[in-house]
Amino acid sequence: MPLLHEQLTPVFDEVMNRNPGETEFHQAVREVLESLSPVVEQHPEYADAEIIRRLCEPERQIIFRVPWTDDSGRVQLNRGFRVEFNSALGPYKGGLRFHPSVYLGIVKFLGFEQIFKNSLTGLPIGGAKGGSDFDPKGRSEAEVMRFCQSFMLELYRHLGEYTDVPAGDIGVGGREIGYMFGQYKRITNRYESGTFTGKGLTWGGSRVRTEATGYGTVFFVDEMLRAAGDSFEGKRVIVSGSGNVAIYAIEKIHQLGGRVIACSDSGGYIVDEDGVDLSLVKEIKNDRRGRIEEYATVRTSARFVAGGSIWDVPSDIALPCATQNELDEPGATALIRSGCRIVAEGANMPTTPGAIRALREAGVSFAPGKAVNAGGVATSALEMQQNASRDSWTFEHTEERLAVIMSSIHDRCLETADRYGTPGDYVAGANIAGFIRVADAMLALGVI
Ligand code: NDP
Ligand code: 2IT
Repeated sequence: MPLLHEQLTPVFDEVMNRNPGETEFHQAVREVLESLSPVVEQHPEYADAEIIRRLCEPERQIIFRVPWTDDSGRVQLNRGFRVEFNSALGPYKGGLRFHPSVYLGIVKFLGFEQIFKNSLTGLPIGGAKGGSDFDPKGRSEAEVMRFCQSFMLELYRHLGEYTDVPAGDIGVGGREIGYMFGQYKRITNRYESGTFTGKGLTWGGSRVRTEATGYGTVFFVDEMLRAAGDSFEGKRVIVSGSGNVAIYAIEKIHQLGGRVIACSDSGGYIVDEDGVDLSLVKEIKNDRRGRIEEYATVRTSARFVAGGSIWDVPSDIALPCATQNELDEPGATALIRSGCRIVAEGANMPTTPGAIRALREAGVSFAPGKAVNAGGVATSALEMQQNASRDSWTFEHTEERLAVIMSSIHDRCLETADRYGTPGDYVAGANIAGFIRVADAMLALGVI
């Protein structure tokens, strides 16, 4: 593990001691702190104001009971979370995740990452994350609706277009946002569109928000390729996951001339050397909420591998787009061995620290989620803009805005890495550029 700057060691120790057992949160904090040595050297004013210690402590953490009744009349119980991490740059902003693995440590790692990601977009949004250990898999429409309504009956009091604006994440898409926004509207008696993003197009949503994280990820990688004098044309790409981010990453890669040959879900992965048939993936995952395994029963050119590691499939570019720590050291070794040149994180923190180290030592170009997948939340901020002005932009205009934002995040990462003595290092560039904007705002706002 790289050493921390002597001023940052006690900060990290404090985070470990005050947040016991929250391993994913520790991992996310450590990764940012490892990049900040040159900043600490050049900017003593941040340490004087305890900016980094304050950044590591959420402004507010909400934990609540979510009781609901299943279809058989039995009472079910889940736990709800919202961690409002930092509001120096704007209202708290970040998604909600419904997955059985959700606990405070996951929500805090995601909320912490969100601060720097949102800062990198250059838009006026603070950082937050929330969710529940509710598992939507196998639940009926009515059960999902009752759960969302119960979740909102508690969370609504903390939300508002100037306070805290949730969106989707794993297990939360347009359907869940609809049920939550409906309940919020009913409780508050206000049609306050800007309180949620990821809404449907007929009730205040923005065009391109559904596609934004996946498209933005690919725009970012396209900039990485361009910086190296290359393009997607003819590249073999693997994309893990087959949810919102993965599906629209695959769509854009195919539009730009690349060929996605593998994708996955938690049951395993499929390989289709002819190129993944995205309309079939959408039909299985979006229309039927089915399993990726079904793909290989329809397409004879494809094979399904239960369990296993998608990173064993030879590729030029790999985009982890499913979940945290899904790309480990053996996965990185397999990628390196097959000649993969670029790894960019569509998901949040999908690459373990050991895997990142191995990739970089092998000269693979690596870009972190807080830069790569920022297109989702950036387009959420564009949705908030449209809601505030009661406007609705065209697909082309919104996609163009997203492309410009991704290109400027890419360039800012490289410029910042250059300026702080680590040329070409997207991790350092993203962490430092994200940090400085929020740190300067915190300095300006005083000790609050
Ligand atoms: P979805 O719920 O739409 O899809 C998640 C995908 O990842 C599914 O294929 C799912 O498989 C797989 N997956 C989830 N958890 C696990 C797990 N523990 N092990 C293996 N596979 C898993 O979520 P999104 O596509 O929205 O999110 C994917 C990632 O992108 C997350 O890290 C999220 O935080 C991040 N992200 C999302 C943004 C957004 O706008 N939606 C924005 C920025 C980042 P299965 O169906 O089998 O569970
Ligand atoms: O991780 C993320 O950036 C998201 N899940 C999207 C957050 C948002 O508010 O659009």
